[in-house]
Amino acid sequence: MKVFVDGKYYDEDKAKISVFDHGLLYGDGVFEGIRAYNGRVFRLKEHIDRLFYSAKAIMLDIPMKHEELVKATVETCRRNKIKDGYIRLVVTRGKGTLGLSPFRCPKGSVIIIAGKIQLYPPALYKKGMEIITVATTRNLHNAVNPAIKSLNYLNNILAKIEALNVGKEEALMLNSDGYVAECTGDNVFIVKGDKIFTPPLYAGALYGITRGVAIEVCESAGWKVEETNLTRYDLYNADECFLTGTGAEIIPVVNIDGRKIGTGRPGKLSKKLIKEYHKLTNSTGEPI
Ligand code: PXG
Repeated sequence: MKVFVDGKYYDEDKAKISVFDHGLLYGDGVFEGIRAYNGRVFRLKEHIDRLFYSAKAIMLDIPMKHEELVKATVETCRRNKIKDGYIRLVVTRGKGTLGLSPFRCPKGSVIIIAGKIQLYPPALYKKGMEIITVATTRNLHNAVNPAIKSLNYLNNILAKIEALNVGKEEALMLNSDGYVAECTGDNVFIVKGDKIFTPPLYAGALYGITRGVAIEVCESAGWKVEETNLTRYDLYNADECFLTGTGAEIIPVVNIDGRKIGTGRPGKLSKKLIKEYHKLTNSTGEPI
């Protein structure tokens, strides 16, 4: 595998950054997780937009322009002969001193890895997923804003550990007011009657690209999506529930905290949405 680091391509065992990089020392940096399907990079522009927004929020100068990052991402896929794969774009604060100040790090580093991702087993999409609510509260906006896709993922990792400890693949996270925020790597939707609901982004969620695509697909099919605060009660009593994320794509949830959701099997709308999502991933995106 060839890995892009600061403008050059290295064999994977030669691709390195300094132990003094604040990305490692403090989790100071931002990243994106992007998928390629059928020889195209899906929603690449949107991912790079979000990378710049995350960087702006933490006062990090990305040492490349938007279009240079698009080109470098596509080129990294090309060099690794990726048709279907997963791309990890990372911008670290760069090499600095053993002190917190980011201003002692003269230049950020850009890393692009194009490889494969560990996906959920296909059977889980047919059967649906069981999740639990965890005690770890989603980050507060005025602590580390959940909209920032930062290299500091401990909030999500702590939640994931709670779920994995009891044999569940995903954890539902609430915000400090007790409203549903999101899962550790996915946004949450429910269907109730003929309406679709998802928490507003100010509930404490990442501005998910897949969330945006799911809303577009629903609305172009004539199904309205309402962004509103949701509680666990709303989720337990939903007809359908599904999660959206670049890794998970769209995955039905059939059980939350031991409560069966709807019929206990993936719902009609979720199944239709999964089909439409695949149509888009297979036919749109930046050609490699
Ligand atoms: N919330 C959080 C906290 C995330 O990390 C999403 C929502 C969904 O956003 P997108 O833009 O992907 O629809 C994410 C994204 C992985 C992996 O390695 C995780 C994500 C994306 C890609 C891979 O598990 N999380």
